[in-house]
Amino acid sequence: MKANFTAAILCFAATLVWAGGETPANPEAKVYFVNLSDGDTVQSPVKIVFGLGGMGVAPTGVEKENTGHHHLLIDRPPLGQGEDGADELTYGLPADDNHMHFGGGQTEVTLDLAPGEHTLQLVLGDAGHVPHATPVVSEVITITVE
Ligand SMILES: [Cu+2]
Repeated sequence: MKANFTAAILCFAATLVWAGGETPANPEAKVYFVNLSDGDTVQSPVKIVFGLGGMGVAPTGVEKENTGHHHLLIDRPPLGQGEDGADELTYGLPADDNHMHFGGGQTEVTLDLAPGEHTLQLVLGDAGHVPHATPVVSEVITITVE
């Protein structure tokens, strides 16, 4: 009984944390890496192609239903986790070395990455850079740059 209660609380907390901003998303939407898979070994510069299904890409500032622009999270915890996890889901993603915005509607990038392991995750953001109410995120992949 106690375990069930704890599980219920944990589920509730997880649901609360895993809510993005106010812009609705197609619940079926998917964002993914087209040309990279978890565990890949690559050479720099690394081309990264962003895939999106069930929604469309729109540049920053364009408010159109079921659209957003791509963000690439590099070498940081998965969206919603880490120190600013709750804030980034509610108020939007920062722009720094670990958070790239593709506000022009770009669907790929070529990056110089230092040798070693890097984690990558794609996140769709709305016109104001806030993840959608149902966040549209890829899995986190780890690649090794030779
Ligand atoms: Cu953005």
